[in-house]
Amino acid sequence: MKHHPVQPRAQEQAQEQAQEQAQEQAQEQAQPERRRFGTVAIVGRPNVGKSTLLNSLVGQKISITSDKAQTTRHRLLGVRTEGAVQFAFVDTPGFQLRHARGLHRAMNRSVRGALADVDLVLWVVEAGVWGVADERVGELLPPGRPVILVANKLDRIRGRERLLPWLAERGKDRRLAEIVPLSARRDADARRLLALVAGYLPEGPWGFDPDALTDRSERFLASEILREKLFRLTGDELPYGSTVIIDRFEQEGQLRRIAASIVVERDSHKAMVIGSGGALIRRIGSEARQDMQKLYDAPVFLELWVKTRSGWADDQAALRAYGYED
Ligand SMILES: Nc1nc2c(ncn2[C@@H]2O[C@H](COP(=O)(O)OP(=O)(O)OP(=O)(O)O)[C@@H](O)[C@H]2O)c(=O)[nH]1
Ligand SMILES: [Mg+2]
Repeated sequence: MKHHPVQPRAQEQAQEQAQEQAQEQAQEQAQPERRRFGTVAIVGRPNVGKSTLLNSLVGQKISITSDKAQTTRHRLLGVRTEGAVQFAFVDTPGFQLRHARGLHRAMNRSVRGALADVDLVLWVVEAGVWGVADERVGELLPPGRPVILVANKLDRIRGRERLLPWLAERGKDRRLAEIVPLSARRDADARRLLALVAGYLPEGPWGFDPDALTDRSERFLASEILREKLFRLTGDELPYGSTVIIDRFEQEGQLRRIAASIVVERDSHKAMVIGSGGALIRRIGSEARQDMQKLYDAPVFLELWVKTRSGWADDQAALRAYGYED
């Protein structure tokens, strides 16, 4: 038996404590960093760059963007896993001031729903701009939840010192944890914001597979990509009372075989979408197919139709059928 010299009690305790500490330290070094997971809602008035920011933060284009207000009509989840941290970003439709149409109401409900139960809110505004529409978004912020004000489109500001009075004014807002001026289009800016956001996420198990990108189906993303091309290529004449329906989505091996309809409100819009000699619809189809192939990393065969269905934007039954009711 090994002989232990008798030690005074205090000394014994101190030694035990030191041993325990050393063990803990060794264990921490051997263990991977503790996992973090959290949900981050991206909100703001229409057209401030919420979807552009989501895509930059996720590192892949999953949310459609355009220079027209009200491009995003559905809540969309974008997941990014970086080291020990998993981020679940939620893109939302731009919050509408007017409630006149059923579609607006459904979109606003979607924003409110996304704000329940989040760990952090990214409130996107345009740097140097503040209006009643931004104020209204501010009224939706959930109390007690941290909010980062993202002042986007910084590249548009000539002479950064011009932004200082605006920043000083925003700085008075007690609801804000931080203010981050940036350009959502710049990868370096998105990475900086990502690191900042990580600090707000609680420790805990991840909510998704490490390679998850979104909770939406390929079928849904196909209709969104088509809607983006429709928005971007039809100019200002086409009102938002038009939508895309995926009639068929089949997979044969790697090939995705997709049939889709563009539904417009009037015959005059139908002619516009088809374009002279079918030039526009062909371009919509071709650009959409390229984006789909990139996103699925697979070949796509796409068939496109244009149909008229007047008054759908006010029709509750039709809204449900087309999936605007969450
Ligand atoms: N100059 C500049 N333009 C940007 C920036 N970020 C976004 N945009 C542009 O702003 C427009 C709107 O961007 P979106 O991301 O679609 O805006 P959104 O807030 O999602 O819009 P809704 O979904 O309609 O509410 C697009 O034309 C973008 O290319 C930026 O950092 N700088
Ligand atoms: Mg959007």
